[in-house]
Formats: sequence, C-alpha cells, structure tokens
Amino acid sequence: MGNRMTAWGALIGGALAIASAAPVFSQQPSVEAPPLLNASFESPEVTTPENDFPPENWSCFASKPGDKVGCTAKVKRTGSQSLVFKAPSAANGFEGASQEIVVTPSNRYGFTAYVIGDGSDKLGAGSIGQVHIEWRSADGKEISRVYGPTWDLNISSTRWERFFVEGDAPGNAASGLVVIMFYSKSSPGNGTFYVDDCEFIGIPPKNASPRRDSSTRMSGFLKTNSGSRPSRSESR
Ligand SMILES: [Ca+2]
Repeated sequence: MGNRMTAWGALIGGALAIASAAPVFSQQPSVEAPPLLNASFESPEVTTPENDFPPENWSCFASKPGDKVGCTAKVKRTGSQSLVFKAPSAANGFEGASQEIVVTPSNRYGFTAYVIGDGSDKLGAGSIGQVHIEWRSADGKEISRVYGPTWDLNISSTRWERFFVEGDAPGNAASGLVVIMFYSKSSPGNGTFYVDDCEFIGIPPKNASPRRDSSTRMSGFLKTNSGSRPSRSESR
C-alpha cells in the first residue's frame, strides 16, 4: 500500500507539473454531474410487513407483471436500507431499476453500484446482474448504451462489491439513464441480490486528469472490463 501510494503521488505530481505549464488546462469545462436521488434507497422508509416499497426517484420495471424490485431494511451498506432484487418468476425474465439524469453532450460519466448476494438464496446458473447507462436524446429516445460488468452466482454474500461502468455521452445526448438489471435465464424464482450506494459522476477528460494515467487502478479496471469477459470489480 505504501509503495503504491508513493507511486501514485509521483504520477500525479508529474502530471500536475505538466498541467501547470499548459494554461489550456485551466479552462476545462465542468464535469460535475447532477447527483442521483435516493441513491442509498432510504426512501420510502420500509415498514412491516415488508412487501411493496418501490424506491422513490427510481423507475422499476419487469418482464412479468408482479415481479418487482423494492427497498428493504434487512440488508444495507449505509443508512438503514438497500434495494432488493428477487429473481424474476419466469425463465428468461428480467427486472430492473433506473434513474434518468441530465448530462452534457460529449462529457464522460460513470455509474457505480455496490452489490451483495444473499447467502440463503444464491443466484441460479445463468442468472446475472448488470449495470449499464443508456444515452438518450432530448425527445427521450435511446441513442446508445454502454454496459458494465456482470455478477452471477459467485457474488459475495458477506462483503459488498463495487461495480462501475463509464462512457462518453454522445454529442446529441440530453440524458443518461442509469440502470441496474437482473436477468434470469433458467432458474426462475431463484436468487436474490441487494444494491446500495449508487453514484453518478462526471469524469474529467483524459488529458486533464492525472489520475487517469494508465497505471492507476481505475483505468486498469476499465481495461479489464473492455475485454470480452465481463470482469468483477474491486471489493470494499
Ligand atoms: Ca442505504
């Protein structure tokens, strides 16, 4: 850890030295993103009996009526609640939650979600969870989407794992729809996972961010993700 920090410091320091000699960097556009609402799934407050608490500010959907995701007080990473995904009740089913956020065209954004499995209800073979971002035009039509890594029956049920996807908003994008999905292949009704502490961030352009040097953890992780095999994220 100590060595890594030292190496980071050297990289960042070196890049900053270059940046300070190039005035153009001081005029970088803002890359701030509007915050996700109810990102920790604390609202509405779940009461007993726990049965039907769709998260405020999120849109939930499912391939079969009656399947749904909702807030739960049984598991949480921060606060008192998380979002629970119970497996779709039919084979080849899906369900998900999404939230739309205004973006600046051509800016780069990232979406984070923390996920933990349920030790007593593991995902079935072929079932996966995944995060992605859909870019939408001003009239609400999807332009394109960028997929993040997937998780499956091997998701930990004892520690939260971080999943992250990032991409450039197209030049005609007005919004980004962040999405968390559960795809069930051949194990209807089997499997539960929980999601907490989502985040949507603006990412500085590559040439303006010393932290996006090729040897940092984040870009290394993204490189792994861009391969053919979806990768697990770092854990916390
Ligand atoms: Ca929470």
